Amino acid sequence: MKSFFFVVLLFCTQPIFAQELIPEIKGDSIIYHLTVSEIEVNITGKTRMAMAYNGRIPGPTLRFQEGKHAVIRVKNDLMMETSVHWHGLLLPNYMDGVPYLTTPPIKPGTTFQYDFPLIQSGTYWYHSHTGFQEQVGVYGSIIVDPIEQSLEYDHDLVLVISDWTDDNPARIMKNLKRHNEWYGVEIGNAPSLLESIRSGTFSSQFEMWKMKMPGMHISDIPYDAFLLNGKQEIEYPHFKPGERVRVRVINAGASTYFWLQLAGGHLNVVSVDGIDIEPFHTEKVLIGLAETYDFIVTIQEGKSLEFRATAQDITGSASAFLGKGERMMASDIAKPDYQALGKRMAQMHSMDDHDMSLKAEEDGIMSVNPDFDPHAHHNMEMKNEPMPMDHNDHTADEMDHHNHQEMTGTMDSNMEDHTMHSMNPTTPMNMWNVDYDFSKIRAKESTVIHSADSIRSLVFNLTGNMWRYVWSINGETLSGSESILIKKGEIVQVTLNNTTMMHHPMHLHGHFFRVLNGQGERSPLMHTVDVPPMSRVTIEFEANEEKDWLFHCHLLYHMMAGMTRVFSYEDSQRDERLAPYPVATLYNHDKTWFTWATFSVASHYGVIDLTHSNTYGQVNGLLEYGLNNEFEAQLDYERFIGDFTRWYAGMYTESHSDNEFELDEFTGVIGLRHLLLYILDIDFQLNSKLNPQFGFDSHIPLTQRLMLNSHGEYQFGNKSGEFLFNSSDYQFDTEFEIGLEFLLNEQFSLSSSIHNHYGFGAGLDWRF
Ligand SMILES: [Cu+2]
Repeated sequence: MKSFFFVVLLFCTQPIFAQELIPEIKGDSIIYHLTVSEIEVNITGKTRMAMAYNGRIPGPTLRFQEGKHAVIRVKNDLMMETSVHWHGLLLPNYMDGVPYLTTPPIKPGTTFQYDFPLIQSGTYWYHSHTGFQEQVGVYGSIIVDPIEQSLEYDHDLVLVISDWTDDNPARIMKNLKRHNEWYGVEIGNAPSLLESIRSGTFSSQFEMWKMKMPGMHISDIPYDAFLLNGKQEIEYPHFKPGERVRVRVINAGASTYFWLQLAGGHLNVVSVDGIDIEPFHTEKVLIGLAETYDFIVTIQEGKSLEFRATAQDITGSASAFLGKGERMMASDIAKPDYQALGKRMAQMHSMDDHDMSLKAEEDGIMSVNPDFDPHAHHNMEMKNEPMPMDHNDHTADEMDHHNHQEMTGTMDSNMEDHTMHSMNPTTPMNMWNVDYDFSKIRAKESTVIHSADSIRSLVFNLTGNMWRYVWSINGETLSGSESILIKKGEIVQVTLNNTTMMHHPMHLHGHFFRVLNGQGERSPLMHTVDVPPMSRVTIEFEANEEKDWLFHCHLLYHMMAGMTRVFSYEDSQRDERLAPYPVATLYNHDKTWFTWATFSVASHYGVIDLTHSNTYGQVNGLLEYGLNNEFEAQLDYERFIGDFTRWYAGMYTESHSDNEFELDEFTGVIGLRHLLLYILDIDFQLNSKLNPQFGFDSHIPLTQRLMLNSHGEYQFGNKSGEFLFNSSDYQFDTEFEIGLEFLLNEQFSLSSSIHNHYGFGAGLDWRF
């Protein structure tokens, strides 16, 4: 009978939108069928292959009811594996959909049945957790209706936001790894020396280069379109004046935060991450990746209200128009001033004593646990008795004090809140968020965890290397980490300390955590939290599960680059059904090799420069051939021994015009390279004849598209081929080149240079 009422609820009281799928109802089970397949799409005027659920982007809305049982049969019609993660839903570990960790991958041609009880209500979503599939369309929305409805409204409207690129995401990742500067030109955030001098921000630009960062970033990837329910613009004219629409917004983008706005006024926020909160009004909301926000919008007479999602870097937006009549537009958001942001960033960095990382020594963890080893992540915890909770809010000024207390373990009754995140409008930490006060989010009732036996406090420095595009936690990618052991019954408290200049939306599978945002006992519960640049957010959750759960940055390219950890419950066995699916497959993701090359043809010489690279090291091959018949080649393998330092070993050969293109024998080389500034890489080399060599490569963006490149090598040695120390005829051999390069597009540059061996010339560079 109950099912019957649910069906009535589905089909009568709520209008069915095109994207909603009609389920099969069997007893208490609500059954859906999803098929993942490749489809052709045309979003920007170019036909592209995408992947989709049931042939549409986004996939259909799956509507469930709290207290029932969800059954979803997912058929894989792709040529590759897939998976589905039910984002925000609390479910048995085996149903979580992280392939090789909790759930088997869905092999091509097979069907996997997910089934789990529905123990919550709200707005959620589902997406592939395999490779880059989420970027190409494999996501959809979930509504779970509550047993008892507490919000008053007339209609539901799901708006799934996403970012679209015509490019292949694996190619995008390669471009990020090789720091292809064209992306910065397209986004408008590429650094420019002349612009920084003109705007008086040269010192901060230089500070950024010292920090080994190119310049200020909000986003990494230029997108071709931003979409609401798969469209750049979409209309919902059938809503009647006076009707209240519950707009359920899901950020299903792969790497874009969005500003949300409604025409003519304020957003009435009623629910965040699926959970109803104390409603509040705000002019706009910054929605992080994978977050969901519900708003109640009242339709106006004779007006069509624009609901706009603008990419945080203001490179584009998507709009939905609600109601019928004259269009009312939301206001435009100003473009980011990257020079000013960079200046602010550099100031904050110098304020923070040049190192944002929370270190064991500084924070006193040593005094609690003398065996503490910052590299052994499983050991990076301290235990405390349950803390007495009180519910004072603290200003940012108190924060350092409290953080210190937390780390030294002298927990006092003020321990509850220590979030630096946007708490106080005067704190520099909210520079990116001035228009959106995250601390407004307040739970409807107390979320204090009472049942815990103990507290485990962890510090996760969110770390990254823009130069190599490696993203990590405490300096380690997933492949270099061990799982973090937690124990059922304890409170796990994690201080997320963002040392980077990018936002990281951190998502925990299988649990909701309290975000200690200054709301005391009514700290909101969330499944994904935004950690803004250079700021700290503390979350805590009750360890009430079993087995392994993923914790990661939901920015797809950060996750794939390694910003991921696994929480493992102690004394919990891996599911036997996972035996054929080794977890190493997941761990090894960030060890993927990327290969790229640059091929330059100029009137004076040609170069092939080849790189085969992963998180830990790379193979470099360089072949130079001058029209004067001089020839030079080097092949080496370099291994990273720090973020920016590499040792290398390889072979070198050259031939000079005086010996008529006769190859010298190959010489063994070993050396050390170090990125001194983002724009300057230095190289010390010793060859097998013990001839030392110093080299440098400098790459200065004069403007966003015009680069000043220089390269030099200075070698002590002799040409007779004898050991340096046996020889009396020391020579000082110099190679030097300086030139200009103008970026034409992602793949091509015009270049000209003067080289002390090859002379002057000009030509074309091709990156592939
Ligand atoms: Cu991230």
